[in-house]
Amino acid sequence: MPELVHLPANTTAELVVEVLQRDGGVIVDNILSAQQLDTLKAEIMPYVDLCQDGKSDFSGKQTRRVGALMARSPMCGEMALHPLINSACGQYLAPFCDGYQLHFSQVVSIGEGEGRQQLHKDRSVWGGYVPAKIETQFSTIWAVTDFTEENGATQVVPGSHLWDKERLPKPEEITCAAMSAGSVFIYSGSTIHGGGANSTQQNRIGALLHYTLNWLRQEENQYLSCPPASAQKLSEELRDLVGYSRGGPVLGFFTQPVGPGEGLELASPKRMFDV
Ligand SMILES: O=C(O)CCC(=O)C(=O)O
Ligand SMILES: [Fe+2]
Repeated sequence: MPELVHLPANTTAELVVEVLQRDGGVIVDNILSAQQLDTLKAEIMPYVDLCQDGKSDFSGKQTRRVGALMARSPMCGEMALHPLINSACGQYLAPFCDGYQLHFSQVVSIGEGEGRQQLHKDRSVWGGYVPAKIETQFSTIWAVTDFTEENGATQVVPGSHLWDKERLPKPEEITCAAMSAGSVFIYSGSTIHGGGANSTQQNRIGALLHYTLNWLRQEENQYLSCPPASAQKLSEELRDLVGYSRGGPVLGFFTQPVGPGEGLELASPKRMFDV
């Protein structure tokens, strides 16, 4: 079985990118402190506890999914802005864009008895229209609990980000992102992966924060999951990441829907928060 490379928390973004480009996935161990992990759990678990299980095989019928993490959890905001992650993300996606944005935020709690999720590439959300030579995503899964093969650690096919579209993995080409709570698995939008099966009695909980090119549509509609009243409370840096900023010179401009001669025309979303 192929293995994923584990790097220490004091690694460099350059090394993260080097391994990611080669293997399509890499783990950074113990990137969160015990205190940060406690804060994260305190912020997200009330939502997980009261959330319903998924309704489809792909979502997982013993799996709970909670989104809108930028509006709901300051710790998730801190994780989304983590300097190592952002430096690596910026370098990884730089050949394809002049900026990146948050694409998806979701806690995934895989419960007892859940089966393996169908293997997939996350870039399929754009329906296969983005040419393979364009890398669409830099994705992270933060381990809130330990991730083990038994409790549903993400299944991963190292190297599959470089495969032809048609190639399917053989069982011996699939490994899993086993890691301790507080570690993060980083992977590409082109890497074949999927949630694992949970044969234990404990939930496997991960926080998924994905980033995409600033010119592609975000999977989670950030302007609805984190509307202006919520974004107002975030730092300017986090608001920019969520999408309240221009992508290049024009993408994402807005006009205030007010009377003739009133309000802003062709404004950067940053202007929303000027007053
Ligand atoms: O939770 C996981 O381990 C991965 C889930 C996943 O890949 C997905 O839902 O797209
Ligand atoms: Fe996925």
